[in-house]
Amino acid sequence: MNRGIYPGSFDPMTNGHLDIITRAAKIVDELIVAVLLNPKKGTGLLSVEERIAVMKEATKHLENVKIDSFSGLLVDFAHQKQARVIIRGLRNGSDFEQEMNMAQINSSLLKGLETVFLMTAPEHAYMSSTAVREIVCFGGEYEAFVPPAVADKLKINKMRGR
Ligand code: COD
Repeated sequence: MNRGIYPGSFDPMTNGHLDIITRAAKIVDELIVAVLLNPKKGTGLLSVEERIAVMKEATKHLENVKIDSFSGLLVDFAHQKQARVIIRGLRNGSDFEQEMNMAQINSSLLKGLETVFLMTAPEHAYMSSTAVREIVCFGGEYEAFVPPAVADKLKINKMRGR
């Protein structure tokens, strides 16, 4: 089986992420979307459990997509899952520089591991989780940038004062 991993922080998942997931699911047999558990980063906008729940909801129509989490090195998770392909999205030149470095480190740590880059769709090119977090923080309208499951969760958290 050709299994791929799309790793990230996904805090929160945006429509840009969902577009990459949808397209990547067509080129691998099984896609594991893996949320990094990073205790150093604190809770974030959504907790890891909340991220996983909304991502499961947003991808439930994609039969070969699984949502999982990992900690430690990505290459160890890839080895454990017997995945040979890492999927990453590219928006611009600065993404490219960072991503090339990460891909080279990962392939030197795990022989045979390939990173496949998907270009962002033009309509999502300017979107990032960082931008969504700022819009949420300052009370702006973020609904057009995230899947409905994410928007619903953010609204619930706001009502609860989070
Ligand atoms: N359109 C297209 N792609 C997008 C968009 C968009 N609008 N927004 C984001 N993306 C892409 C990003 O370019 C990235 O490829 C992916 O979606 C996920 O993005 P983020 O921001 O949620 O996740 P990152 O980049 O913070 O994830 C970093 C990892 C968690 C993958 C990385 O830190 C990691 O592997 N950590 C584990 C430790 C490790 O193994 N380190 C060694 C590697 S150097």
